[in-house]
Amino acid sequence: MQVFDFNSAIVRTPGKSVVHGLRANGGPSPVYESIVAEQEAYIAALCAAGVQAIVLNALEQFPDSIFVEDPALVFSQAAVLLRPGAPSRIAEAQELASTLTARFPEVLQLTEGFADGGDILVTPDRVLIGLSARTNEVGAAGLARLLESIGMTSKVVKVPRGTLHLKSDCSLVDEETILATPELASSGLLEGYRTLVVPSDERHATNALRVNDVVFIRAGCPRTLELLQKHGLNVLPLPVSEIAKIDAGLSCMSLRWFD
Ligand code: CIR
Repeated sequence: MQVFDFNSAIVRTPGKSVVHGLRANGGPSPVYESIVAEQEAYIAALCAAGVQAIVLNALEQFPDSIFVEDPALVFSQAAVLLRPGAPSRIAEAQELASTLTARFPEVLQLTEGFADGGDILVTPDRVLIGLSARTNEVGAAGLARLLESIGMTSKVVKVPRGTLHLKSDCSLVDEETILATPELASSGLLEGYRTLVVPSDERHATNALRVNDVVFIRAGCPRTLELLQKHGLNVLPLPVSEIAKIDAGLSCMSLRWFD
């Protein structure tokens, strides 16, 4: 079993309020219908890759709740309810509680500090937990203890300043290879992994998503596509330009596990 072997996923329908989703640097609002279309393409790609998607209802009171990756973390043996670091998102975790309790043998709960799922990169031998504006030291340490209790090793790393989440700048594309921005690749933080470095003008392509034998990448990044194909990977470009307006990418739209 590899860490990107999945047969199940949770996604959430966007509410109309998604157009008010958080964005760090301002900019135009996304168009609701276009976000719906991007999510439909994403769910179709998950299904084509062999994953059954559980689609949860929209939550209008939480504009960013389509990004289910941030309030929880899931593995085959257990799920963890996190504490997202944005005040408008912290209560999203409770909204997932009953769904996770119904599907996982054990549901753990982070009770202190803050941690966003976007800051957590699961690799074969350890879980990297990024410290960012959303994940603090207390949250990271609490999460590391919870992971230890289910037999997982973790390592806390510092996300470069100005980066929303660890996974905004990197993603695991095979058992030992991480696709990363030039800054992250040269930071020393990914020591022990092979890195594939995206060209600076395609840095937004780093939030890729490996699902079974396919790697989803952001459409419109031809050099990253070529880089991954040359590495022998089967790559599927997907449109994410609308969700990108609210700082989101491919990993954040689902929680994935092998049931
Ligand atoms: C936020 O700022 O929380 C959302 N607008 C975007 C979350 C993206 N999440 C992720 O990459 N894991």
